[in-house]
Amino acid sequence: MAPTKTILRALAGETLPTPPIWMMRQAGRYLPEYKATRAQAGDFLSLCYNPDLAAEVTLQPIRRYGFDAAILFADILLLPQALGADLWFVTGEGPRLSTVQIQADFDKLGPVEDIHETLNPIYETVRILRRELPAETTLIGFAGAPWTVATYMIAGQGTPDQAPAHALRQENTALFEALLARITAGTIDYLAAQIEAGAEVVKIFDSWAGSLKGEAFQKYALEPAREITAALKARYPHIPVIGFPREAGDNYIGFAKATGVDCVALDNSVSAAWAAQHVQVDGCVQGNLASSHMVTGGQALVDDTRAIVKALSKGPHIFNLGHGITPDADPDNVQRMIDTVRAG
Ligand code: 1CP
Repeated sequence: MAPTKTILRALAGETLPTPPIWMMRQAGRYLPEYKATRAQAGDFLSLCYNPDLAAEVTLQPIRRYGFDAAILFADILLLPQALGADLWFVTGEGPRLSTVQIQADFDKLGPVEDIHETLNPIYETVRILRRELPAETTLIGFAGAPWTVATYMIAGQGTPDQAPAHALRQENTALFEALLARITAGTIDYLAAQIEAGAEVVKIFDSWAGSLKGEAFQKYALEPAREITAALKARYPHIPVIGFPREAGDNYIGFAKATGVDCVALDNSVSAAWAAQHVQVDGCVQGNLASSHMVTGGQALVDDTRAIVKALSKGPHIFNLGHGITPDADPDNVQRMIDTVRAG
């Protein structure tokens, strides 16, 4: 049966008169209602593992703006925690994890089969959302890509250049590849469980793909995305997959064909015209408005939004930002972006 929800139609390759729209990090600190619910939960991880409150913050941007898709409220770092890493968040700084740098660290991780013990509340959030979302809203599940997740597990925190992960991949390739394989297997099971619970689309966030060059990109960004997509498609052929190899540059070309993903999410370092010519030829694209417009607003926001819609109007397109909205964004600018897209 052909899909009726706009996001699913675009993902199936249909060119719609108005692109459907959602926004990376649409549930987040720029919204006063998010901050209130987060305060109620206590801290960020307690919010992720509380199905009622996690569903509530997922629904907040749907109620406020009527986005065409909701994205499950969770985090890419829950999988490392489920694999046995320690995880905590330092206020004002970000995530911290126990590190995997030598074989003994790797040996302390648990088997993939055990991840669901930790992740069961996330699947419950998905089930609540499928009951509570409006009939026209698509539910997107997600996970981090193995390389991006590995960069946090190796360094124990976010890093500007992913240097510790690059060092490990060069100095102890066997350990690095064993870690990537463990994360890849865990990601397949995690996304499959989200689909079983009701996720209608899954997205693989490779936020740090851009720091892999040449052959390393093929081996550690493209190949894991292909493996995860193939495993999911074998079990769930009708569930679309969105790939996001952020800052991949020329490696965006051919990425959908090589991995089997149904849609490629674009950051804002590539132009929409270039993406129309080189990426959209293979199917649906998503993106690529600079998230800084959500802070600065004004005519530039309207002009860039219109330009992206126009440049990508001849093929399947889902409107989105090129990266997540930031906490200093103005909620009124989000409304302006949506109004501009929907006015055509
Ligand atoms: O204080 C808070 O409320 C925590 C801020 C926050 C939020 C709202 C974090 C910590 N994670 C999230 C939710 C989240 N993270 C979602 C779900 C909701 C949505 O999109 O609306 C998603 C999809 C993510 C994905 C995520 N987490 C990525 C990939 C996408 C991207 O932005 O590049 C990454 C790299 C993370 C790690 C992470 N989690 C949180 C922070 C601050 C970070 C970045 C850490 C760093 O590199 O310094």
